This record gives sequence, structure tokens and C-alpha cells, in this order.
Amino acid sequence: MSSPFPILTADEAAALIQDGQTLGVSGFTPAGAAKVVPRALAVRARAEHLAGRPFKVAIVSGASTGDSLDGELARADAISWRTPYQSNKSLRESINAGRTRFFDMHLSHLPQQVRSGFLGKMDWAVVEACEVTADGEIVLSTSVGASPTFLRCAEKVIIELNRFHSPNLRGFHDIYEPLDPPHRLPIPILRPTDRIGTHTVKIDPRKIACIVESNMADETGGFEPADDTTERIGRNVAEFIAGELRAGRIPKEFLPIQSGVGNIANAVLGGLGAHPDIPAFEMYSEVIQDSVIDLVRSGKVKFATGTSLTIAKDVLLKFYEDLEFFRSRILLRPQEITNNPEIVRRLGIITVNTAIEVDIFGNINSTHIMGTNLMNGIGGSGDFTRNAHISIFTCPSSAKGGKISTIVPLVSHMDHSEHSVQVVVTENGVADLRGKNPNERARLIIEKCAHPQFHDQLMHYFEMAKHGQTPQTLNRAFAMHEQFLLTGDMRDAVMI
Ligand code: 0RQ
Repeated sequence: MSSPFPILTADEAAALIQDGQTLGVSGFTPAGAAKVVPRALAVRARAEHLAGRPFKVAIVSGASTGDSLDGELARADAISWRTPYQSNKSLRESINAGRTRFFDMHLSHLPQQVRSGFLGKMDWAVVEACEVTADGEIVLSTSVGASPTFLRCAEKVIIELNRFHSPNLRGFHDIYEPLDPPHRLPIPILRPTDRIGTHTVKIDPRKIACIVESNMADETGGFEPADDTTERIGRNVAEFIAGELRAGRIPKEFLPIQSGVGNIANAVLGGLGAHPDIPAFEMYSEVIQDSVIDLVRSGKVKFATGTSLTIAKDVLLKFYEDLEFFRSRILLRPQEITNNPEIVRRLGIITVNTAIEVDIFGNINSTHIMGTNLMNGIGGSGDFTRNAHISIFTCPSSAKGGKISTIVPLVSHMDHSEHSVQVVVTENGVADLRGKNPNERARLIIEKCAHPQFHDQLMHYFEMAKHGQTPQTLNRAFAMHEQFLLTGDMRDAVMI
């Protein structure tokens, strides 16, 4: 059947986009990210630069994307500003060198800020889909992210129709966009399994400028196999949660789990899956990664909802083979709904996220290396942490071959304050900070979580300052960081 929309090549579609425009692109992690149009746009930007003409666009996505988008465009020096999250090496370099302006946002805030016009006019939505109908119904692919909002708010739309994805994904998405204040209603999700929206995003078909056909897998990276450290972190989290269940602080029906993304998150899910006292559970999370698919197959996870299906190519192909098994067990929603504070608080989610560093009082740095250079961004960690039933942060107790302590006197950048953080877990143990004052927190975190080789330095720091609600010695608070910047090793830091 012939398409009611112009079918263009990626190069022809990229030629429609002008210098200085703002693009809302699909993608939450590399899952469901636009791929072929951004690649072609990077080629175009390079040609424009060679001809001595400026060419940069602003990129707004759901979260991070794949290398064809953030990587190619950053290497072509074609991104003027970027929000709300990224995890690409080339883009990170461009941001830290000051070539791309980046603002780090809570992911649940993004769609509302786009609708309210806080980020200016959105010229284009470039969105991957697996089906488009003549009357403007769009079936998204492996992520929802902020695409419904981009599709509705952008002046014009380019659809990447990616044949790699199963054509039978209709029904795996629950699309719901809240009304804006003062008209917003309660979001009627009472259980993780509740469906409240539509299967498709419906837009005015006259906005669809073209369709670009593609056949390309999501550019998801694989995971490192769990090592001794990540396995111990996973076991510690699982044992802590099992203990809470035994103590009755988690009800016997259990509560939904949110887990971040990455190797540690994978090991945590492995730990939960393997623990005999943890019952089969539901996930209300943002990213559904490989380990969740295994747990759904084994029955340990009864149902998982998120905003992206971020799984390796071979796992996705097997998922497509067993699509009917997963149809009642996996559901993708907009990030505004998965990460929504109202729902996180109502459902009583147990949240597990990863820190770059933690200070002895329980403040968390999730985003910056040595206080200056951006790593990825806050992502959804703030949305979940602040509103959790129990908020847990994990990290290995040291980094870079033991030269860096991830437990520090004072975080060099703060993303989550002591008020939001309840439990800290490293491979060494668990610091349960609930009901503890800063003095008690400091002793617990040093004793239970710090790497033994940094124990004395941290204790010296803590014992130096004995006054005040939160004892600090401001001119030594960053002694460990300063020492690392000087010699590349925090172990040499003198704390007194
Ligand atoms: O460096 O990449 O050179 O090996 O940081 O650290 O331990 O491999 O952990 O991949 O899980 O990432 C916080 C960045 C952790 C991530 C962060 C170095 C370390 C390594 C990565 P290499 P690990 P992970 C859901 C929720 C914020 C967003 C979020 C993140 C690299 O989890 O971005 O939670 N979180 N989203 O060596 C210097 C330190 C260090 C350090 C670690 N103290 N100093 N380097 N590293 N600690 C997802 C979304 O929102 C989409």
C-alpha cells in the first residue's frame, strides 16, 4: 500500500532541518532513539562547516540516546545546547570543553517544561516508530520517553519507520499526557499494572513532513559480567531489603522496585532475583534492562513497567520471538508517568540508584567527577529518590584502582541531599541512615561503607570537628579531592 506521507531518504530529511533549530528526538537510552536522520544531519553539519557556514541545532531528548545521535552530532560539533541527560563519551567531551551548553534536568520535569515553553519553540520532532497510520496514529518502538510531547508540540514531524523492530508492538505502550496546571487531574495509577492511556500517539497527520525508512538495531551497549565487588553490592542490597521485609517495614505483599541502569544496577537485580526470602515482585522503573527480561522469564518479576526497553540486540530479538508471553508483563509509559513523584509516593517504590560519591553525612553526587566535569546527568534518580518508600544508593567503596574513595568528607557536587537519602550500600556493608543525626550517620557510613584503606583518613576528618549539628572543618573538607588532583591518589591526603 502506498504511504500517505512523503517517503524521503535520511539525507533528504536532514536537508529540511535548518541551522539554529530545536529538535525533540525520540530515545530514552539508545532504545527507540532516532538514528538515521541524526547521522545524516551530522554529515550535513560537517559539509556546512567546511563551506564556512555555521550549523548547530539544539537537541532535546527523553534521556540519553545512541551514538548515531549524540555521538555523531557531537563529533560534528553540531549541538548548540542539549538537555535533559546524556551518557555519550564524545558529547561529554564537548560539554566539558564548553562547546555544547548542557542543562541537567530531572527527567520527569522535561515534558511539562517543553509544553510550558520554558525551552523555547520546538521546530522538529524526529521520532522512531514501528507503525504510522494515515490519520496520524503513531506506534512508538522500544521507548516512549518524552516523544508524545515532542510529537504534539513540534511544528513539524519526521518519522523514522524502523523495520528492525517488530511490527506487532502496538499494545506495549500506555500513552497518557497530563493536563497542565491548573487543570491537572490525579494520575489514576493505583497499581504498577494499571493502564490509563492509549496504545498510540495521535497527532494531526498534516504535521508529518516525511517518513524515513530504516532498519537498524538500537545501539545498546552490553554489560560487564558482575565482578566480586558488584556481586557483593547486589547481595548487600538484597539482604537489606529481605531484612526490612522480615521486620515488617516492607509489607508482606512487597513493594515495587525501581532500579537505575548500568553494571551495578544489573548486579542488584541479580541479587534480588537470587534471594530466597524476596517474593516475586513488580517493577515500576524507568529503564527495563537485560536482567529484568531474565527475571520476567523466570517468574521472579511478575510485571515490569518503564519508559524504555534497553536490552541487547540478541535479547531484543528473543523478546520479539516471545512477544505474546511478554504482552501482559511489560508496559512502556511516558517518562512523565514512570518518574512521576505522585505515583512514586503512592505506590511506595523501593528505589535503588548509583552514586559517584557519597559524603559521610549522606549527601550524594551522581553527576560530576571531582566537582567539575559532568559524567552523565541526574537522570531519573532524583524523581525516584526524593519520593521513595525507601531510597537506597549504591556504589563501590573505591574507584580507579583504589586511588579514589567514593566515601568522602563532603561531596564535591551535590545532587541528592541528606534529606532524600535513607540507605547507602557498598560492597563492604549497609549504612541505614533512617532516624540518625549527622554525627551518627558519619560513624555508620565510615564504619559500614568506606573502603578499609580510607577508614582512618575519614575518621580523622570526622573527629577533628566536634561542634555543630553537622561537624565540618571547611578548609579540610576537600583535602582528599585536592590530593587526587595533585598526585592522582587520594590515599596520600593528610586530613589534619
Ligand atoms: O569510570 O567509565 O572510566 O570505567 O565512573 O562508574 O562504577 O562503572 O558505575 O556505570 O553504574 O555509573 C553514577 C555515573 C555510575 C551512573 C553513575 C567512574 C568509574 C567509571 C562509571 P570508567 P561505575 P555506573 C536511571 C537513573 C545518574 C543517573 C541515574 C549515573 C565510571 O549510575 O549516571 O541514576 N547515574 N539515573 O571508575 C572518579 C569517583 C568515581 C569515578 C565512579 N568517585 N571519582 N571516577 N567513577 N566513581 C537511568 C536514567 O536516568 C536514564
